[in-house]
Amino acid sequence: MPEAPPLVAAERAAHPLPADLLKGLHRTMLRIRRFEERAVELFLTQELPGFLHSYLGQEASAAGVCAALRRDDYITSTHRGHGHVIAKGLQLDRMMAELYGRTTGYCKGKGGSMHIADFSRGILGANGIVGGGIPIAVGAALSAKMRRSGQVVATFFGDGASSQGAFHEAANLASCWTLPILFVCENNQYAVSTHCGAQMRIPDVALRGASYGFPGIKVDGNDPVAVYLVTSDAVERARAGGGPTLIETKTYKWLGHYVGDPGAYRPKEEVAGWKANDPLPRYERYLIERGVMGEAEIEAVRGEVHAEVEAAVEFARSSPLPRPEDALEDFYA
Ligand SMILES: Cc1ncc(C[n+]2csc(CCOP(=O)(O)OP(=O)(O)O)c2C)c(N)n1
Ligand SMILES: [Mg+2]
Repeated sequence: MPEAPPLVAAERAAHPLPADLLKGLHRTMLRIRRFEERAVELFLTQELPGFLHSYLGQEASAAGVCAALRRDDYITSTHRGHGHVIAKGLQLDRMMAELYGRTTGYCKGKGGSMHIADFSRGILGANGIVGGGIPIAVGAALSAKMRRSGQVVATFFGDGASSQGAFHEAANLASCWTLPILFVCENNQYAVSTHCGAQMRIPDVALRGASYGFPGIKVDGNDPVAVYLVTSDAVERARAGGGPTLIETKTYKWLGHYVGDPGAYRPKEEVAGWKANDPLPRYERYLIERGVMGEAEIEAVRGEVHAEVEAAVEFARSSPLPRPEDALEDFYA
């Protein structure tokens, strides 16, 4: 087995990251946070249709991974995918319109929260089938390799999905073909109400990389810089023909499985402990301590993001619903 990469903390001290990148991570996390908070409010007041799986609490994971990707790199996402696609560059107004089922949404309102795709940004789709995006990502990685395009693929999935057959078959094939792919397991501790300790007998999903002969790295998924550094290494390896990496980001879904989940299966102290480890204020302290941003600048970004989300809601509200006959278009046959 290849050795684990150097300690993230040491690497961070040795190579300070550019301020633009650090500020970009912050803005991305804030955009995800505010988008999700607003979507939850709108859902609970029954303005938003459908079903919501909130990404609140996991922002640093998507932000760190996607900051290490090129625009033309691919991702596949999950039922909990708003954060992934925002971090990969989607606009909040067309995202919100998609959640509202409006024609101005990324998928003309036909996909909704769980099926957002935009090929122009390398987003091959969120997926309601647990583990469903993983084999699709392997196919995209094979395509990138055959075309010698230099693209890499990051496939996001959960701790629960890591026990799906689809993950294991895809990981093995990607390894045998030395494909440019990152398996990004966001371990938010639960698959619906099942704690990860009850559905696997190993402490870390990262260990599963060893079964397929590629590195498996666990990282603090609430630290965007750590996630970014680990991902950058994996991207570099993949682009250089070194094959797959499994990255496990350890994090937590604040609201349980879906918005409205009473979450009786989670000890209150556990939820409180993770909320105290909120990735946003923690990262803001990091930025302030290092003199990257001051309180006033952070407050200004908050204001901008707040306004961006409100404008997105207004855009969605004022956009038309599809016509009944639109249901007969966009079929693949
Ligand atoms: C193939 C399949 N099996 C079961 C489900 C029902 N289901 C939806 S989400 C989920 C749990 C997924 O857990 P995890 O992969 O950890 O993702 P998380 O929800 O924690 O982000 C299940 C079982 C499904 N959508 N697809
Ligand atoms: Mg999970």
